[in-house]
Amino acid sequence: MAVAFVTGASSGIGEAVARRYAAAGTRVVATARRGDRLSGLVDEFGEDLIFVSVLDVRDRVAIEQLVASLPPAFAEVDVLVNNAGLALGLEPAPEADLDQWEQMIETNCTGLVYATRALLPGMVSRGRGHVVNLGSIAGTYPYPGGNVYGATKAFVHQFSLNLRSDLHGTGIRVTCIEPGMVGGSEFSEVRFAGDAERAADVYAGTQPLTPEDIASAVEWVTSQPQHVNINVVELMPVVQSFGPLPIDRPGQGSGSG
Ligand code: NDP
Ligand code: 8X3
Repeated sequence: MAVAFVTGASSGIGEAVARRYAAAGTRVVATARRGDRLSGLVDEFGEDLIFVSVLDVRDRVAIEQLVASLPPAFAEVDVLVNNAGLALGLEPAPEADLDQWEQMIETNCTGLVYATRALLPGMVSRGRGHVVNLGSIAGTYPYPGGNVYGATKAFVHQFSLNLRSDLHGTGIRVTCIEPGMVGGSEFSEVRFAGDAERAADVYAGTQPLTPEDIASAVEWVTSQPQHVNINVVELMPVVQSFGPLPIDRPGQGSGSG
């Protein structure tokens, strides 16, 4: 039976991924900072399928200790889903909060690197494994206020491709999943510091992607035949597309073209 290790499994995409794997009979190591939010997975699927661990991905020692002490049934991780991540704020760079920038870098980049580095040696020694990283369209397409969040996701994209280079010949697969707007998660509430009304406005009148859509993509890439590596999956809701490039015309206001 396969084992998946999911970071940020307490809500949104990570929870949907954990539920989808468990429903298919895959054992899941479900991690996040909020342990109370993880216990529902055990209630639903049982301790044979779900192993819960409170984990802050920014804590390098904690990740290393967890990986070294997983119960035997969960110890041979086949799939690492590096999902834990967040956007904080939407202020333009000169006004942005440096603490928020640091937290995004430490979570989205450093934490992802810690989890990857802790689990890769086992995968390589077993000759099988798959690292699935949650990037974002924000790593490819800039937007005002995306500054450090988008940059962290560009890191995730390039780290994924570079991992493929390093893992050449090992049989280990790597995929970067890059969604556009996903509703039904806590992403915007976190970004806007708990302002539920502002968060709801992001999705008002639209049909965004859902966490289940992304879980479906994760399951799809990891269920391909062993000789197939899906490098990158970029997906958006139909209601979302590309913006024009703004041209500043001093004295005339801003326009596009
Ligand atoms: P949520 O806020 O619902 O989920 C984020 C998860 O990350 C939570 O489970 C949270 O758990 C966890 N997390 C945050 N910080 C840490 C930390 N330091 N250590 C461990 N876990 C942490 O948002 P989404 O489900 O939408 O986001 C999941 C991923 O998908 C993120 O990487 C996000 O950037 C990415 N993404 C989201 C999109 C969207 O539009 N929603 C689009 C593209 C990508 P806890 O607080 O319990 O620790
Ligand atoms: C989340 C998508 O467009 O809000 O990664 O940055 S976006």
